[in-house]
Amino acid sequence: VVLRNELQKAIENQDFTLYYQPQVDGRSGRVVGLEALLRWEHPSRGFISPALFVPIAEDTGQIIPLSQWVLDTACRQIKELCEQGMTGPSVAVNISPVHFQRSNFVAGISAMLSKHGLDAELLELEITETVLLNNAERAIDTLHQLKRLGVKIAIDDFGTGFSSLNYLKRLPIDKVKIDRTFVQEIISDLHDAAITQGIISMAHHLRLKVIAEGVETEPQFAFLKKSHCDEFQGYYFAKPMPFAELQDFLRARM
Ligand code: G
Ligand code: G
Ligand code: MN
Ligand code: NA
Repeated sequence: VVLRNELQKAIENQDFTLYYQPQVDGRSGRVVGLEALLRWEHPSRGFISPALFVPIAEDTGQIIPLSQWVLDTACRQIKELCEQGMTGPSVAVNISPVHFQRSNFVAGISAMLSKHGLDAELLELEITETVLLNNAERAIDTLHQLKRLGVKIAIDDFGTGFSSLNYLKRLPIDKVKIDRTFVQEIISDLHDAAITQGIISMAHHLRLKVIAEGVETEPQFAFLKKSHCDEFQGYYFAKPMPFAELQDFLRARM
């Protein structure tokens, strides 16, 4: 309850900020994407992880204004990068299933793109398999509507959910993100290595791109690259950083 009230205050005061973590293409080495990661800087408690406050915001409905703020900020800042000549990277935004399942979700995304004059393909939505849980048919219909808008869809935390692989062939998605729990042990655990290679191979047969998250070491990167993973994200390349720092980072690389 305490956190809920403080969350309300934080939404009103906009005590949030977006960090961005680069996503790197394995072949060209270029930054092709940026994952937007929400940070709450609490006046006395310091940074509070979204893993802590997003579930509360989902229960109270506060996730809706919060998500609007995230989408608005991410679209504005990626547009700013474009205007500064740093064209190329798209922005990936984490979408709560609670938000995704709202009836006006697609209209909201469309309005946000118009508001900022942003090309739809520069926006990627990261959803998890849990969006399929309540009403899979409806979720698939929503995904088709988003596809028609032109935004990209990635399945986050892939391999950790409960949904049937049967859905995968029916989902109009672009990319799967291999969960970092698999990446963590790919060098030391033969099972994780096998699962990871299986995901990559299956995704490629379905014409999906694969990004590995949580890549922390050179051996992990080398193994994933050898396994034909397309894109990489993790501390080995860059940590999530504030927008100003991101601009410096991109300038230095372009
Ligand atoms: O960046 P970090 O590791 O602290 O993120 C922790 C969790 O919070 C991750 O599961 C991430 O997907 C989630 N998260 C980060 N930013 C957002 C956001 O803007 N919206 C939602 N719904 N979840 C987010
Ligand atoms: O659930 P989601 O994939 O959105 O969560 C992304 C989270 O992973 C972010 O909170 C981010 O801070 C964290 N993260 C990003 N790169 C790494 C990494 O290399 N190692 C670890 N342990 N966490 C990472
Ligand atoms: Mn994510
Ligand atoms: Na993830």
